[in-house]
Amino acid sequence: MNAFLPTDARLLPHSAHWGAFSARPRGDRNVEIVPHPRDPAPSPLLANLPAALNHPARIARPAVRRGWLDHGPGPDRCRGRDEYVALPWDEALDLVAGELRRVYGAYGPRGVFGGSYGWSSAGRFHHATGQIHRFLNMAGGYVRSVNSYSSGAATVILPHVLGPQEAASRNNVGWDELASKTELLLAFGGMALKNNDVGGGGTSQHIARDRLLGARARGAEFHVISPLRDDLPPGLGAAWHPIRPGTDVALMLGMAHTLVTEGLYDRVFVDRYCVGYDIFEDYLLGRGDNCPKDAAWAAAICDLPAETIAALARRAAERRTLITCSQSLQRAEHGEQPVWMGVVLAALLGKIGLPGAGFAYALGSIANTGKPETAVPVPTLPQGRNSIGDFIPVARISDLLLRPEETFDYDGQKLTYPEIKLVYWAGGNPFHHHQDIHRLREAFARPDTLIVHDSAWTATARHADIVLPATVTLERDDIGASTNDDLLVAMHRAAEPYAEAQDDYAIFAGIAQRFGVGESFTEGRTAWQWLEHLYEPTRRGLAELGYSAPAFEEFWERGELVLPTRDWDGGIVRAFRQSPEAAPMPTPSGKIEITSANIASFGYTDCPQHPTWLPPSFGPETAVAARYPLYLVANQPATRLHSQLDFGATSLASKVQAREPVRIHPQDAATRGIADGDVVRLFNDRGACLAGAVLSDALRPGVAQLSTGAWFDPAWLDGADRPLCVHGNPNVLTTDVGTSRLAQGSTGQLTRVEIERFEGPLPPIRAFEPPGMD
Ligand code: PGD
Repeated sequence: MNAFLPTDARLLPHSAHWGAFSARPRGDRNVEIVPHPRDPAPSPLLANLPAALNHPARIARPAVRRGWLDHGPGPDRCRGRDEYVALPWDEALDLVAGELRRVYGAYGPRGVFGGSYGWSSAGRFHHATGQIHRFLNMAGGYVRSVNSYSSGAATVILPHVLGPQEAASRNNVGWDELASKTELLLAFGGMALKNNDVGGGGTSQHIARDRLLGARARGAEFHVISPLRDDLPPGLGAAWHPIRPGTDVALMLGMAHTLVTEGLYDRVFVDRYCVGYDIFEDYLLGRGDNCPKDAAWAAAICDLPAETIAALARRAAERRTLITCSQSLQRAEHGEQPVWMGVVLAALLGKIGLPGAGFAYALGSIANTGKPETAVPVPTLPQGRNSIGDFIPVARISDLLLRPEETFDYDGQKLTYPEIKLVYWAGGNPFHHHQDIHRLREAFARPDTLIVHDSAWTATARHADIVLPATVTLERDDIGASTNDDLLVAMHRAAEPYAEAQDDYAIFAGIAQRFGVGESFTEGRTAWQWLEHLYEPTRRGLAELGYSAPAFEEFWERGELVLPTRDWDGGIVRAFRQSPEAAPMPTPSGKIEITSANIASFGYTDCPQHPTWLPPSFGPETAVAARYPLYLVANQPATRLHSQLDFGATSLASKVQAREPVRIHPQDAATRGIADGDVVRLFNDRGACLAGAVLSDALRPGVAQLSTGAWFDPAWLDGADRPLCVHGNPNVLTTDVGTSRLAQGSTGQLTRVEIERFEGPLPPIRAFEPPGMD
């Protein structure tokens, strides 16, 4: 182990989800950010951090919405448009404790939604979502959420067909194997470097570009299958297959058909390691529906040449081929299918479990996938136990609030939405992350009370009844850690809290104390004592393995520890390949399920018994396509993490006339009279937003791309019932439907729009101004 010792005592080690760094305080609440020297490719997102300390969008004091203060708890459509009244902390915490007491007393824990999804920040103790779940468990329980917006469909389908998501992503095919072994990479949805900038809990070495270039230098062949050429970095000599959005399953089936009919598939592998091939083959060859899923069939759907599809299959069969499936592909209607079909295509190639080959989910979609696991535990805040089992799949938040006591399907179960009276959110921004924001506004008008902790006046905070100002990570001591990054960072506080902001821990401790659960929540520890306490399992683990195990004080002084990692062994997938009898996969059959009897038993037409081409509701022949001819890819931004620090330097530098950039193909721009730099209006039946046009031939014609994360900035122009988002949040356009009844995941990645030049006077951006305050 070695340590990066800051030579300048004022160079304070710290960490964000997008990288380890040091902060040098510059006075007047300013910091210089110095990337960690071990990082070969520090993220440009680091430059967003200094703005966090002083920006006018910061929440200065506890605040209560005027309407809630005047009329008390209850449904209210004024949320999002009301003024606030500043209160002293004591009064605000009394109000929260009193309201929790009322709701628990009248409705029990089924009346409280604390799913509170969100990425919060990198520190493992002051992780707001960890804090809120712990607090609500102690307070009496709550309706929780399961799964994630990142991986909603994959998390549910993979255990049925291959094994837990971790088995298919984390310890399966790693970056080092890709660099040293892979001969041909088929990257469905690409491996965009911007997505590799970010890893939950922090990422101290951005290695994706180096590993990809390493594979290229060795002679590996790359294919990016995406409507966006830059979903794979330049310099790889990659072939770009500009597929029609949402049709990857058809392409995979076309390839599978070539493999099977030309005798190129690995029948021995299929027989030994898989179940359900014959049923799938009937479908593939069109025995039941008289529709062979051949390359010509696929070509018509994907709009790629049939010869290319067949040739890709033949090349893949000859080489050590790795198929990757990005998270983005499964964040769409029927998002389970590309993941499942990716597994099946890799099974037909017979390479699953070989180093550098087979199927890897989400390799290249997020920084820490494909890196070895730490050999010792990293700090984790214990969450306690929830008194109730009620939950929603995370992306069903609007349905939960709009359809109380209605039933819904999820993974073979019939569940009921509880009637929610109080929503409590800390560390997330649903007005960024959820689809169909106008429907979400309706949903957020329903509960009696909404409580939000955030450091800034996000749209979610502006819809809350009680808003409590949280510190940002640079304002507190913490420990940065991830199970797939080997650097444990002593995150030193670099600035005093902004105005009256407090740490989430202190806020919850204050409420817990009023609520009579103070001792169980804090366990009598200060925040500093918690850090020492949470560090202890790491120290003990190091000692047990015979490594130097510094005491907490020494770790803190040194600023970091490089943790030992486990040897890369390919995990349970490789063990299964070596001996399917001794190490069966944790699927119902113990094998790879090409057809799933379990899924068949659910009877879901939107997720049948084997991977199936299910056309999206917005395909080229649909009525919606006639009205809204452009596909919109609403993907992850390159200039910030989700909506975090949208007012930071890197994010602001990318804006066009202060709006989020929308990339448009020059042909599509020309037919609409749009020039580079124009402000344009994107619209469909759900809503509309402004954005700044950037013309680019890196997109397939007919496709536009507007990343998520511009703060929702509603303007009610000309008495319209739905406000125009003048800033460019694509979730006013996306659809709020689940991937299928199986996973109910988010489908935010793709939608249909029309785009026109915006001709009127430009509405100002108000998203970063605090709301009116008494
Ligand atoms: P963030 O912007 O990271 O987005 O959704 P998520 O809600 O995680 O929100 C985190 C919030 O936490 C910010 O408001 C930040 O200020 C706050 N925060 C940070 N630190 C602290 C703290 O210490 N205390 C408190 N109280 N608050 C803090 C992300 C989600 O969006 C994800 S993961 C994905 S993958 C989805 N992607 C898409 C997509 O591809 N397309 C669409 N259309 N929509 C998506 N939404 C999803």
